[in-house]
Amino acid sequence: MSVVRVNTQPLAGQKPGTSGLRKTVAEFSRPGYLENFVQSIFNALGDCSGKSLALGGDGRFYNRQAAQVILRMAAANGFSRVVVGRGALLSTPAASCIIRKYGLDGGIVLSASHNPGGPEGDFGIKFNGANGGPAPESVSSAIHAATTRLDHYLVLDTPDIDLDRLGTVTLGSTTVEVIDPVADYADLMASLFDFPRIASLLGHRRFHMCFDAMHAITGPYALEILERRLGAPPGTVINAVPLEDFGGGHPDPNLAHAGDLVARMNGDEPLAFGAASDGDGDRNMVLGSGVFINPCDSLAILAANATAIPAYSGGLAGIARSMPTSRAVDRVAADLGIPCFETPTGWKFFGNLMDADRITLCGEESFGTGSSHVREKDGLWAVLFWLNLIAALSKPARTILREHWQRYGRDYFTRHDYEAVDADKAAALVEAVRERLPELPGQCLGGHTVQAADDFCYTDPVDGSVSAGQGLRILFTDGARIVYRLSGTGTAGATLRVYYDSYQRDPALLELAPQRALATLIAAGDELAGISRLLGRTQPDVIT
Ligand code: VG1
Ligand code: CO
Repeated sequence: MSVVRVNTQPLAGQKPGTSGLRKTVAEFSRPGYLENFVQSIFNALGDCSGKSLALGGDGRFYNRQAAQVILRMAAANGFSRVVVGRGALLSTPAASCIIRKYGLDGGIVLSASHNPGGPEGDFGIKFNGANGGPAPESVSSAIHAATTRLDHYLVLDTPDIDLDRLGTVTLGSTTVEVIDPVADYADLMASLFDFPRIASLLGHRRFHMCFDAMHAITGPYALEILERRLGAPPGTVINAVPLEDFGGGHPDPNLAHAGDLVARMNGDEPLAFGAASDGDGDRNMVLGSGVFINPCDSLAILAANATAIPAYSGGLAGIARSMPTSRAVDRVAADLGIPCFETPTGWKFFGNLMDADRITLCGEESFGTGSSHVREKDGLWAVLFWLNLIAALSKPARTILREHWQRYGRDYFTRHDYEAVDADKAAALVEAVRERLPELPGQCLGGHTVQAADDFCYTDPVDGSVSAGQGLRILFTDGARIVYRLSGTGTAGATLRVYYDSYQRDPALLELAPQRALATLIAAGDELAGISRLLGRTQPDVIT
């Protein structure tokens, strides 16, 4: 078993985006592509000898092969310990949990999250630090810089190890521990929530729920927690077996993609509660009977009722949301008298705030909600939070939602995605709006008067780091808002995301369909950016 030094040269485009490096499987499986990026992570870390790592992924195509390569490279680079989920599986929140619980120096998560999988799909790799959270921009930049000057990588000349058997294997001088990917995470959930109370809710003959794992990583986690530990009837978790191609579906929990769940909710025996998660288990969608709970509202509701949950009974230190997320949670924070932070898109921006105890809960409009129990967004955690809330308040989800709107008013929200558009055209569209920002205040667009317009720039209140160019914001005098930004997770062309939200207090106008409530704003957003004209698209590909 010897360390082999393989000469290589920099490969273009190995720049992490919103959440790690995401490319097509075809690109990732090019000779040296994965190896170059992994070596660049290790180089950015400096001397790896004696360091420890967590390793696992969402089980998509190429997960297993990549895990074996990474183990051989970790061993060659001197890591003393790698903790791997059995089958090379770990959900993103479970990886975060394991890094923190075992006191590891970091972790590598193999996932392209909500992007489709399979040989024709996408693959991805994310690096998380010792706090269990996604690498901050400074670390991602160091990794990218390392990719541009790489001339060799190190790999141990040794066969694959059996990752399906629990136990310890030695690889050179590295100890590889294959652990149950679910147990530690399930124990953490049991420590946060009132499991006996949730179990009695799930055992109630009139409460029926469904959790759609979408053939992605949360299947085994949801089976263990919902069906085994909490006693939900068998069959509560659907699409529970993780598949390398997610069954050909798009593992993104929203009304457009979680078709099986939506069908059950609207079936002959309507359910009281439905939920789904994404490829790597960090997103969540929650549905009450007859209602979709927008993630922005969900965050606000969890914050407003957090003290009903054992883990948060002492109150919240503060709250944060990503900039495009609606301001529903800001109203709750103001009411509770706690700080509310507005961060750029991407979970990496919440880490410092949580490490410094400035926030307890945080979330994004993109079906991401989480707390300081780990440093990633956490799909099943959000589902358990909702179940605990329904049990503690003895109210159905839809009543909790409606009462929230009545108390705080409603922030109508929608996101329109234009996918796989020509990258140059998308960049030109955004640039043209950016140039017009200074002249917009005072102008009237579709009946809404612009109050302010800017390109969002974030200064991290903990370490002072500055992240510029995080999305164009158009704020209106009536409280409405339009945000334009380009996705940093796609692999084909560009994806333009346009976010619309407006605030409504009139009790008679709280139950409109969001597309209707936001219609004038949507027309104004299209007109201002010239979306139909410049992109040739009359309709978004996905509306959430
Ligand atoms: C998207 C979402 C963002 C989220 C990111 C990673 O990024 O908008 O809110 O943090 O995905 O989520 P972008 O740059 O495409 O808008 V996950 O569950 O895909 O790791
Ligand atoms: Co995800």
